[in-house]
Amino acid sequence: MDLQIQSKLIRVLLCCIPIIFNTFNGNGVVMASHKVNPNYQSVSAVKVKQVYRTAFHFQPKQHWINDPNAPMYYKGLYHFFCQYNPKGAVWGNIVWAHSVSTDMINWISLKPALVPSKWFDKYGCWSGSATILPGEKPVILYTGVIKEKPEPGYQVQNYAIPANYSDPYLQEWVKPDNNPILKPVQVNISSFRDPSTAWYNNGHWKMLVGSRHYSRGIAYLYRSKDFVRWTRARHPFNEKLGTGMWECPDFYPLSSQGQRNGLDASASGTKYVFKVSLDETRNECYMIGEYDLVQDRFHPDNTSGWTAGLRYDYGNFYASKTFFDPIKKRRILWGWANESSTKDEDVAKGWAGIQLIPRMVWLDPSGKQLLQWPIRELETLRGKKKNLKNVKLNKGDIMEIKGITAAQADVDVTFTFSSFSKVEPYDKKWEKFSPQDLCGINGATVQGGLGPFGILALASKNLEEYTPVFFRIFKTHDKNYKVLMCSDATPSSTNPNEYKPSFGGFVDMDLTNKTLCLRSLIDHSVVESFGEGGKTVITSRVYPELAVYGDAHLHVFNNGSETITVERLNAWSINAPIMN
Ligand code: DQQ
Repeated sequence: MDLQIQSKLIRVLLCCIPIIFNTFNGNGVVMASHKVNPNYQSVSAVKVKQVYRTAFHFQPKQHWINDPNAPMYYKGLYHFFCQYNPKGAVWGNIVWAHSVSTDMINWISLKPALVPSKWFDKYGCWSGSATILPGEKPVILYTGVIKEKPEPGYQVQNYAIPANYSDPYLQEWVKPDNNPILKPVQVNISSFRDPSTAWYNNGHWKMLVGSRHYSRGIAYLYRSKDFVRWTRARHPFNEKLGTGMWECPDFYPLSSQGQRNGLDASASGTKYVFKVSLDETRNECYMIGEYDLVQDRFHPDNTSGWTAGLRYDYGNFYASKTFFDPIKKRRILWGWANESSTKDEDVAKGWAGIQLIPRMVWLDPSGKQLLQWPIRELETLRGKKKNLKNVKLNKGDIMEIKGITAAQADVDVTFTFSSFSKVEPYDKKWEKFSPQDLCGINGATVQGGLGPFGILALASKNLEEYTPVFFRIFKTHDKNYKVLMCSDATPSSTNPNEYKPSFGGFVDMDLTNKTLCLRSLIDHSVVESFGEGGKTVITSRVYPELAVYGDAHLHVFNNGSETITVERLNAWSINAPIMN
């Protein structure tokens, strides 16, 4: 099918202008922190609305989930916990849901591992992490809320241990009476949470706790010899003025550049990653740097410190946590994707929140950033396959990929081009804009030189709805190329009430081979995209009205004047695993 994208899609673009401007002005960007909705938080789902439920992403049978907690491997099983409201589809009544798996794709749900039951977690068992102590002894560190005031609650840190180490399911957890192990002494009592996995060196266990002092985001470091008595280090592990509350800090060592194998938290790495989740923007930020074992401080490298603005995911992704898989010797990243729908819609559908497909993370050969890739086990769900080779896409071409379930798919494309002659100049005034803003200005319908080209996921038959994931290449005034990757929910739904942000990130890559790769996991209401082998990752939550189930279509497109070749495309229908 050979169509002019611009004319076909102009109607959709026009209806989206207010949203583009919202994003542009920064108004639509910030997703709210956990909002407390007392009227809704104990409203049990009457019926679970299926249409936007994902098939192969982690979610419980019903109700709300948020942060991944304490992922770990124990006696043949992967354990996964997450923040869960057993009573409703909005945040509240938080307990630790618990599921087990042999492959991190098929999940069996167990009873909640931690529920408020003691004075030291009476008002909530909030996020935390697992540490495997010597002798294969797992321990959970988590935040307990002991008073409702001051909002969002008075926070302490607790530990829990398995009641029965010989149970591979770890079904019972004990909260010893010597809890809490940390009280908020000389720290902000209601901004003191989310203990990290602990690591061991120089005769001590070390862990991080997220906090803030006014607008200064802080990760406090605590040390302990016995894992029960902890002392705060004199200096914060890391801090930054103007960044607000730091939630869910994570810290781990990396193997050398380009090496895929992960390391245990206590191993020494060539480099280290420090990550925090920024409550004010609901973005995450990670840095690569050196860890000074004597001073117990983290020093980000110049190339990947705060100014580099590195994020695991430039879309809907928050409160992430990694763990070391000792069996496959890899570091795995889990992240939560909240809904973009309204609270009323969430209540009506009876559920909210998914966990994204676990990703392997390792250090890019450049040493300046991480690479991420969906775990290999996902490929066991691949069904029917469609393959294309050497297909040319001229300006305005859209080509449908038929023969697979487009609403539940895995698509992997390699694009090539033969010349830079038509590349657009990078407008100097864009330098003050974020990649997200640039994607808002330069959507898929805005014709370019080299790009936009990519896929249209979850497209309705006549393209009233579609989620474009695409690249656009620019030439900067110093004659370098800049690759922008966008995942644009703006045209994803004809429902004007949805939050439909246009997410974007730059891809730091070498274009010598004139090749760019894109892999997207499409699962009904989520499009999770990996640019250039996982250099830039963007997740969008979308709620099409028309492009659902069998009415969803998948296309490749080019809206740049330079011809693009789909050198290779593999697309698979994805089967549903066992999901809780
Ligand atoms: N969610 C938890 C907190 C954490 C926040 C509460 C991050 O522990 O800071 O559900 O999403």
